[in-house]
Amino acid sequence: MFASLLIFTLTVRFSLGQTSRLPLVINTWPFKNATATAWGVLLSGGSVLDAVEKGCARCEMEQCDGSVGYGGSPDEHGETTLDAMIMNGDTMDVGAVADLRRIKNAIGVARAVMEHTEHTLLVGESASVFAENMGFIAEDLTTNRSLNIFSQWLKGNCQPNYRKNVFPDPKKSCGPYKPMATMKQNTRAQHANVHSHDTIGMIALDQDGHVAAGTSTNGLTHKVPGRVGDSPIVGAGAYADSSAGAAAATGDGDVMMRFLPSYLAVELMRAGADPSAACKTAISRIKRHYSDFFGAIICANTTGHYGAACNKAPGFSQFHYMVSNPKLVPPFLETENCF
Ligand code: SD4
Repeated sequence: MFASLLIFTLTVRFSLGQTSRLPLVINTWPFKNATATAWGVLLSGGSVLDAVEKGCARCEMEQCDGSVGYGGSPDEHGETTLDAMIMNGDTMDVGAVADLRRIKNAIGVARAVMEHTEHTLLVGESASVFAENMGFIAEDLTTNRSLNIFSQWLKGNCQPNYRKNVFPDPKKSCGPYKPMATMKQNTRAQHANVHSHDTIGMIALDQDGHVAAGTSTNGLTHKVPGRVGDSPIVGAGAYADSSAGAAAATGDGDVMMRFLPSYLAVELMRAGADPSAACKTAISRIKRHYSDFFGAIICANTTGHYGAACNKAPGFSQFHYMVSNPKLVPPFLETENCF
């Protein structure tokens, strides 16, 4: 009698604990309209994929932080190009686009890649043609703001600059550049920073255990044309597995993608790590090689527990992210101290 009462009590407490944390929407940076949009989708019966897609699309339309979506992060030619990904944690299906030109709704195109092709990632001009064929509207992604950023950069001798081991000296002059015969071992300049954070990474979980994750970004300002960041790379920008959890990253994608931090964090949660610990280990792994890299990651496990971690770097000591769950409606701003 006592034993069955105990089991009953534990069951009720466990399920109450669980339901009070689910559903969950969590995303990088204080992009609260995106969180609210995704939350609204879940509450109105939409799927976790719909939530992630619509939440990130909201950021694309609002140019969150002046930088997700069109009109931000012009490359060396002044063009804005977009990277995005969406992942279904039930089926492990992924759709992604990289270096997407002329289409504003990058995560929508990523979802179309997932749903209308057998592929995972489409890139560049061909991805844009695919998008147009799927009914997306092609338009110029340039705005006065991006034109202005670009012209200031040209006026300032193309500084800052991502090139190295070329001549003329990319730290002083614009291109065109030619490779230098001798390589200098230079330390990586800190280009990506808290003032140029560009990525929404979002995770959504519902009460039935479905998990999805997605990203959308216009990458890094003054990037070399053709550059693709971590955001559309599975396991780097985001990862979702409904049997373990999900993670999404933001920051210096050129460095971060070398470590697949989102994949690592999800695998750590699968092995029993709590989300904060999983996030911290994923950041530590990168820190070991690039001590002052700029980056952060959010993690959530299948019970709706979540956490984040960020690397303390010059000008970056706190990372802000948004959460909505049944206790935190409307979206709640979380702050993580970097380590
Ligand atoms: C990229 N990870 O393209 C993105 C940019 C970003 O905070 O997240 N900045 O590298």
